[in-house]
Amino acid sequence: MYTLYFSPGSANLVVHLALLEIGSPYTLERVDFDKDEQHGARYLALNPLGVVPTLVVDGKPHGEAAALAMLLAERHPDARLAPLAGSPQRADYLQWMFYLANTLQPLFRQWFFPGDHLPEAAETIKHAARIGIEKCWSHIDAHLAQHGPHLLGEQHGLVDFYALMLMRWSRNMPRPATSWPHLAALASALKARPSWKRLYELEGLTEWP
Ligand SMILES: N[C@@H](CCC(=O)N[C@@H](CS)C(=O)NCC(=O)O)C(=O)O
Repeated sequence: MYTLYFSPGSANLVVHLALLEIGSPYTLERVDFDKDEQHGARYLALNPLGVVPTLVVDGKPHGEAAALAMLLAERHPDARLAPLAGSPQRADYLQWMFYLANTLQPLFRQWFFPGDHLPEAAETIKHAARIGIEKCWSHIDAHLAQHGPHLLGEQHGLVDFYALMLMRWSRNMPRPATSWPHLAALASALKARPSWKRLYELEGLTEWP
């Protein structure tokens, strides 16, 4: 049994999708950002950084969306969300997971919160984040053109769900991810899955259905 602490549409989304795809029982706990609950003592005891997601696994809280999604894939190999250790696609899987987590996701933080560390440079930071994000989309789209339709080829999996979460975050940007044809096709295919509809119901999402 798992407990996922979430805020609608936030970095928990990939973890939530993984749980739905796996079909394992879990409970949801909403962290209300409007009430700043992520910085309250109760939540900080679970996640000292005050961010979502937190996933309680066997009674112990853990953070970091990419790590949590990978942990779930590992604990539930029957769901085939990730190539098994030692399999030929494992290196590609790890490479894409880390690219999304290390390169693309942090740029979104800069896009949404450009004044976090240096308020006087917020405009420049936001502009740079946009350029960086678009460069990533071009890179991923070019890969999909050659090796798609999914990031690892024929079989969809965790890396695609991770990319889907990040694509969703770009929906109101000047150039959303779906401006790139192969990313748009990937998003459409994944959104047709029952897990996406269920996720929207459970997190109360409406935009970018
Ligand atoms: N590296 C973390 C980042 C998590 C993160 O930044 N979450 C955001 C929502 S997408 C958050 O909780 N923000 C609340 C805040 O900063 O107060 C992860 O991937 O889990």
